[in-house]
Amino acid sequence: MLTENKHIVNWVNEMAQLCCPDNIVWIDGSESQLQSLREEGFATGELIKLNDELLPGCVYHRSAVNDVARVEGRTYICCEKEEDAGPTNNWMAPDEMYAKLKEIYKGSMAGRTMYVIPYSMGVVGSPFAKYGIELTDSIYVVVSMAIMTRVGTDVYKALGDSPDFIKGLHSKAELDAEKRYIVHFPQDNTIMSVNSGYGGNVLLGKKCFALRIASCLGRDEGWLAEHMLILGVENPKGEVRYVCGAFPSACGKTNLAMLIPPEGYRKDGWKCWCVGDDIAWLRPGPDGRLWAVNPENGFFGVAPGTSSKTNPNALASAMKNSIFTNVVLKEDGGVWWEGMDKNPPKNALDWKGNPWDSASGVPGAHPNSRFTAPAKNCPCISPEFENPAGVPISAIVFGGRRAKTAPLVYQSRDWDHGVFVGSIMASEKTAAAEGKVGETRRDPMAMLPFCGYHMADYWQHWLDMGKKITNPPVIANVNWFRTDDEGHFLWPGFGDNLRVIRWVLERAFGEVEARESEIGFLPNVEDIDLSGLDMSADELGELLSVDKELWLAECEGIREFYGKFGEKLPAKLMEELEKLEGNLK
Ligand code: OXD
Ligand code: MN
Repeated sequence: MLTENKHIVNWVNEMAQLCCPDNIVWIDGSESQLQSLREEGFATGELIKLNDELLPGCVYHRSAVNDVARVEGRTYICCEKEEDAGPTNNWMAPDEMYAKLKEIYKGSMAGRTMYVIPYSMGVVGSPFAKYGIELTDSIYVVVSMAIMTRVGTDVYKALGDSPDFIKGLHSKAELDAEKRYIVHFPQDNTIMSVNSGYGGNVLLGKKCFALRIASCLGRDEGWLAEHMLILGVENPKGEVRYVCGAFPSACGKTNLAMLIPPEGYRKDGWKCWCVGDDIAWLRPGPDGRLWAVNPENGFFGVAPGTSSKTNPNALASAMKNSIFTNVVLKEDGGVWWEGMDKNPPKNALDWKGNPWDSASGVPGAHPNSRFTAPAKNCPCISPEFENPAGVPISAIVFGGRRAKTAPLVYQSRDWDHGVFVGSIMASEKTAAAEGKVGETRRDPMAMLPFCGYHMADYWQHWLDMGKKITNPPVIANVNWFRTDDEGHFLWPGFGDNLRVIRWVLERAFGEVEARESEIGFLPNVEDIDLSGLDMSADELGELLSVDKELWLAECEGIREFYGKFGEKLPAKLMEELEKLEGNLK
C-alpha cells in the first residue's frame, strides 16, 4: 500500500472483493517497476518487445479482433436523471447500471493481478490538475497510462486525505463484446469499463475522465473541458500566440497540432509549437483571458497515414519508449502501417498476428491502429507544455469536412455567435467511414461522443462562460476540405493551414480588416498570404465564397438538429439561427 488515504484504501478493498484478483500491486510510477511489468508482459505475450536499435524502449500490443475502437453504443452517462444525460448520450438509472455491472465484474480478476495506478491529469500541483486512481487487470493499461498521464506517488502526496479523486475500475474480464460497457457516474466521480482492452475504452484518464467526467466538473466549477488541440504559433518577432482547435475525427487534428510551417514561413522565422493534440482544459484567468492546459502527457495517435511527409513530428515522437497497437509487425522487430511509405514489408505479421502479404490488397494494419508516444519526444513540443499556469488562448477554431458549404475560414461576430458556430459543427462522411458518402454528421464542438451531460446545457455553459471571460479569444470556423465540381480539394492543407491560422490570430490582435458577410466575418482576399503557393486570388475567392442556397438548406438541417434538444436549447442559439436565416434571405 502506498497511501493511507482511507477513501482510496477502502475503495480498492471494496473493488478487490468484487473482482477477486489473486493479488494487488500498487504502481509507483518508477521506471524499474514499469520495466519489470513490461518483462512480465513479454513473458505472457500480452506485449512484444520491438527491435531496441530501431525503436528503443518500444513495445507492440494487439487488442482482440472484436475490440479495436471506441464503442459509442455501449458508452453510458449514468447521472441521476435521464433528462440530464440528454438526447446524444446513452443513459441508464445508476442503481440499475451498478447492479448490472456488479454481476459482470464479480470474480473477473480471478487468477490475475489488480494494479492500482495513481495518476494526474495536468502537472501535479497545478491549479488545473485533477487526480485519478485507475484499477486494472491489464499490464498494457499500466504501461500506457504511464505514457499518457503523470503516474506516480506524488499524486498520493497531493491528495493527502482528500476524497477528491476520480475512481476508475477497468477489467478486461472475458473481452465479451456483448457485455462490454464504458460507464460514467458523474455524481460519484466514477468510471467503470469492462470487457474491453482497446485504448480509447480503457485508458480511463483520456476520453472518460478528461472529457466526459471533466466536462461535468467544468460545468459545476466554471471551466471548460474540450476535445481540442492547443497550438503555439511563433511569428518572426518571436511572439508566441496560442490557438485551440476542435475537429471531428479524420479532419487532420494531429497534423494541425504538430504543424510544420511552409518553407517560406520557416525561412522568415515562423515556428509552431505543440501544447496538445487532443484535449484542452480551459479556465478564465485573472487577466480575463482564457488559459489552457493539455491534461495529457502523451499522444494516442492513429498510425495509418502518418509518415515523414504528412506528420514527421508525430513519427519522431513514436520512435522511442512508445507502444504500437494493431499495426504491422515486421520480421526485424520494426513496425509498419499503410501510408507510412510505399514499401510494405515482406514476411510480416498483420494486426491480427497472421502472416501478411501486401499483394493480397487487405490492409496489414487496422485502420484505427495506434501509437502511444510520450509528448516529450515530440520535436516541436512547446516549452510551455509543463507550465502549470497553462497558455493564454487568443483564438479558437472549429472545423469539419465540408465539400461546399463552409468557406476556408470565417470569424464569428462575438462569443455568443462563436458558440453558435461551434454548435452547428458538422462533417461529411468519407468513403473510409460507415454510412453514406457525403452524409453530414453533426458533431457540436467535436464533443458529440464526449460530452458528459445534456448537450444543450453544455451550450448554455459555454454561453455563461462568455460572461466570465472579459478578454475572450476570437472564434473562427475553418474548412480545409472545400472541393471543386470534380471533387478535387481546393486548398493544399497541412503546413499551408498556417496561412489561415495566421489570419485568425491577426484578427485576434486587431491587425487585419475583414468584411462582414451573412455568416460572419470573411477575410479580404489580399489578406490571406499566398506567397509560394500555386494559387490565384480568384481561386482563393472561390474558397471564400458563400453559397446562399446551400446555407439556407444548411439552416434547415440545423433547425432539425436543434429540435432534438427540446426546451433546453438556449434561446440565444435559436436567435443566432434566426439571424443567420434572416441574413441569407
Ligand atoms: C481519439 C478520438 O482517439 O477522438 O482521439 O477518437
Ligand atoms: Mn480525440
